[in-house]
Amino acid sequence: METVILAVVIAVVVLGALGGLVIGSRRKKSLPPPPPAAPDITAPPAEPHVGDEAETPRDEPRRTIEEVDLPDGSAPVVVEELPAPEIEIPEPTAGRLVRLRARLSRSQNALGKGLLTLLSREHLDDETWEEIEDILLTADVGVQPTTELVDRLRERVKVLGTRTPDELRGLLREELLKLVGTDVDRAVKTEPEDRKPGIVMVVGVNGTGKTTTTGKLARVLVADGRTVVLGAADTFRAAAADQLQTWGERVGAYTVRGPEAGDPASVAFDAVKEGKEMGVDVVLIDTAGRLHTKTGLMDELGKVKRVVEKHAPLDEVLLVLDATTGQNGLVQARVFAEVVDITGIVLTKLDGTAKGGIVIAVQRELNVPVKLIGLGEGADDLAPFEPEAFVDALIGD
Ligand SMILES: Nc1nc2c(ncn2[C@@H]2O[C@H](COP(=O)(O)OP(=O)(O)O)[C@@H](O)[C@H]2O)c(=O)[nH]1
Ligand SMILES: [Mg+2]
Repeated sequence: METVILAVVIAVVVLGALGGLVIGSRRKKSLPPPPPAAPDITAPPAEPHVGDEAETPRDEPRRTIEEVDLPDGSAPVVVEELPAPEIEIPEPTAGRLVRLRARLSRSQNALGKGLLTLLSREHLDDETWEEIEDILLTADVGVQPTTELVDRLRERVKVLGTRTPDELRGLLREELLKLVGTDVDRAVKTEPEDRKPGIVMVVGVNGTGKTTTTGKLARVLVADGRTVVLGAADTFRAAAADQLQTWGERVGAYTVRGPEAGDPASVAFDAVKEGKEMGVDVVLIDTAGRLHTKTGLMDELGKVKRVVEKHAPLDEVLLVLDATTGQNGLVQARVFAEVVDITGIVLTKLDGTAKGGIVIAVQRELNVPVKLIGLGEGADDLAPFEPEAFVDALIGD
């Protein structure tokens, strides 16, 4: 019996020692480089003896990643020794929609390709026009814009007579662009002429992507050389402020936050105050996802706005809408517009929907331009909305 226990103890000690050394050598790379013939870093070290320390303490200073040259790719990369991430340099904003246009492929397949296929039919009878209408309605273009577009297309196709695919594409492009609107100013106003900082408030229902958008927008501004303070006026959950702060830290933007369940208006007020004192260019205020059915919460949003405006008028109030929610999003938009003056729309999650037509519908609904679109969860997946690039993405090459 005793011998069995002894054997087990020895086995455990030996295994422990092996394990410790192997892990130690992986982690610290303190073993001399293995000979080229046998590049196996798990080669057993000298046999330990009973009574030896299972873990030999290793106290040589850890080398930084620069000092470690990886031998012919056989050693694992030492992630834990990487220096803490420095402030990131976000991608420039120009041309983002072009870079991300493939993300609109669902809308492209459902809307652009569908329309072109139908329009190419030899006989455009009433049934075909109805199918065209259905496609537009299914893509959330909205009833009124759909009727307008179909009327225009019918008229122009008649004039055209025979149609080449190129002609059809050109025609559809023109008419879609007319609906989307090319002569509106879609710049996000962050720099008033007479004072600093510019103040931007981000509103919308929970889960639409407000915090993410605020974080992404901070990156856009930093990429453009601006300095930013963030205000975490979503005080309902501490996690919300953490989430925003994390976005801020990645680009070196300071986040003003208040006590959990504290007054959102006072956090927003303090954020602008802090932004003024720090002399930054822009203050971005993230708010809680007030459900539009809760009148009290909506009133509170009005209060945030009023309190912030004791400093200066808001330069921009961005309403964030989840493009996948369709009609529901339009209802939300209407209610928010009653409480605050929306100056721009951010449509998020356009990467996950075939309903790209919502861009047209929501602009009609609010008479406010879509200024930014979200095309993914990545940090730089927020693009300035450019009608041409958008329509081109919808109808494909
Ligand atoms: N696919 C995709 N996901 C997004 C986009 N924008 C936000 N999200 C995701 O939507 C979820 C909710 O976002 P969050 O910013 O926390 O919403 P909030 O409650 O309005 O602040 C998160 O998982 C985001 O990553 C987008 O443009 N595309
Ligand atoms: Mg949030």
